[in-house]
Amino acid sequence: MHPLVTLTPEVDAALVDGRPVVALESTIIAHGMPYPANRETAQRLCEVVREEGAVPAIIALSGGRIRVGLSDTELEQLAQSSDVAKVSRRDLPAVLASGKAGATTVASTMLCAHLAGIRVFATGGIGGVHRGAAESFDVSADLDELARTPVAVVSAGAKAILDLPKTLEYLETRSVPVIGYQTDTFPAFYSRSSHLQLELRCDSPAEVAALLRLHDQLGLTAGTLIANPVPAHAAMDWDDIDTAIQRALAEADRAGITGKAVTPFLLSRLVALTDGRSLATNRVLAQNNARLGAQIAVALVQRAP
Ligand code: PSU
Ligand code: MN
Repeated sequence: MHPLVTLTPEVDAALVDGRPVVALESTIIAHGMPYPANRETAQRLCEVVREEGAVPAIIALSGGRIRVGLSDTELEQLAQSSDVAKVSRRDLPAVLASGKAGATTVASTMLCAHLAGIRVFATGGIGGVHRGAAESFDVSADLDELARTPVAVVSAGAKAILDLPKTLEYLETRSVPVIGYQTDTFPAFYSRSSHLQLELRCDSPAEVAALLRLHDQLGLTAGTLIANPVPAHAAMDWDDIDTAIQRALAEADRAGITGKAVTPFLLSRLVALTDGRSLATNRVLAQNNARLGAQIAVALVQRAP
């Protein structure tokens, strides 16, 4: 194992035995949801992964180590503390050096999962090209990570706080396959479709696993984005969420929020502006992604037909 990685015994045993493991990120816990919904959600994601026969591995930093798998006490600390750094790829050395607690984004979770030998990662939504990026140059490091780290990421598409067409263009430029799971269009996180067409569609975990195997056989080094729409019963009305997004973006602009603070600011304002409805949707879609991630991880370890 990589010298900076500490595994829980459960994750260690699963990796040694070649059993399915699903990585989960921690920025969604520390900076994406309020307490205690964040801890409850993380616990539920772990349960869902286990129900499908895989082992969950929440990734975070503490004590100068990359932790792959967290104890209940460690999860509780991460969920409660207001002093957890948001760690993307470039922040890893500094936060490890400080010995402080760090929550990993999609980008750094992918990298750490790869270091640990985990092929599948489930999250809520990825970062992307922000609206107004032509002026602000705000493009999430998640997209570059998808371009260079061979981990499959299951997400409910991307939030409409982003510029979804530009996000898809960027993924095409960087040769990242985007698979619509049981859909022909890119999902828009809170709603099932953005009406942006995708070229790739899979209808079962086995189909996704077959594509991932070929990706590896070809020596392709990019990640893969699996876009899994929010379940219909939990989807939000587009106009409701769009109004809240417009307001949150205007507030961020007025408050002069920039850099890594932008996404956490927008996420917390959306929860408040929708009276918590966006949080309820977020929890359902994250569970739905954890389930699919586990099913794909299980299909990957089954012998290819
Ligand atoms: N989008 C969401 N929920 C999230 C995030 C993004 O819908 O929790 C988090 C993820 O951890 C993602 C990060 O990797 O925000 C992206 O931050 P930035 O835009 O600063 O790259
Ligand atoms: Mn950014």
